[in-house]
Amino acid sequence: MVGSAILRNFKSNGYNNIIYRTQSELNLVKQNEVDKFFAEENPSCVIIAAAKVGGILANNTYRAEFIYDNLMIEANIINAAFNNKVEKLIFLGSSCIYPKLAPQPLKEEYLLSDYLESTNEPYAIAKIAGIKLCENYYRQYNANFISAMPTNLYGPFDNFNLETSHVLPALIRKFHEAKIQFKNNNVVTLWGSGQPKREFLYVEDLAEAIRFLLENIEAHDLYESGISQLNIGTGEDLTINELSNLISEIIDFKGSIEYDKSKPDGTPRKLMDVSRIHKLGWHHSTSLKEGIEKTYKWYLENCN
Ligand code: GFB
Repeated sequence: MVGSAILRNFKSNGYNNIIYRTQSELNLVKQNEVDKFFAEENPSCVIIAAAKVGGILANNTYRAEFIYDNLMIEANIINAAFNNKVEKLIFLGSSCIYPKLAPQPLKEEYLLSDYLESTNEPYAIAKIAGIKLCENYYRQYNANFISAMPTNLYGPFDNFNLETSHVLPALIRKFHEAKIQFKNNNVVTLWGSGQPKREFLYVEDLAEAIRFLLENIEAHDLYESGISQLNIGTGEDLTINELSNLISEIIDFKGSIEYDKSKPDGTPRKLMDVSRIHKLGWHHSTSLKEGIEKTYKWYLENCN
């Protein structure tokens, strides 16, 4: 989802020298494959959008793969980028790097100030290691490597598998299927209590932010201002219950909702403080309603 949105954005903004590989073409977990790729292609800039990702249940179930695959992917790429004299690198993480009970909104400075939320601790530890790889290749070798932390993302090419997806695509699918198959005469079951709050960013806005960072922000700007990573989000959040009301309205689902409290809630809230990236000059442009409408249209055209 993220890689394809970045590709569309860069192509439509005049970049015509983009090198990319799908997962089946290049296994980023294998150091020898990554080293070979860098030696052959010799890229000047690198964006690490690849990662093993998933929703709360996938994070909690595939804990070993979430830490191992993500550590290997980022360590292989960042080290190969350094060895091949890459001029600029952007590493993408997630808002789950911040402590479970950090004050809200989450300022960049709160990194490593307290313990993490347990369902996504393996993923968060791997992403924090990636941030620290970038920062310390800068501190030791002056490498122009930076990290950006998007909030929860959604949009075209999202994962709509109910076992492994994030909440927003899961709700689109659940409400849509309930409306079509059961003619709205159905109960949709959501996970947890419905009370946790989440912030959502449309993936095409993230792609615009990445291009903004590539063109305007250097490692020096980030690390010398006393932070290790830059937040990317909307600065607005809502409860899962409010999200489900919004999605059911857009889909025109008229049945009822119940909550399966045996499923985890995860972090109570993770609202990004986006004042730094706003000051630098980037702001999101897609409202949550508009983004969900576009994603639902994409789902109808591609997943039905
Ligand atoms: O999006 P989500 O899976 O992950 O869940 P996180 C967000 C909230 O939605 C949780 C609730 O409180 C879920 O219990 N929820 C309700 C549902 N119904 C559903 C449903 O049908 N499916 C899903 N998936 N959730 C992930 C992290 O955390 O966020 C990752 O695990 C990453 O590491 C990612 O950081 C952005 O927001 O809790």
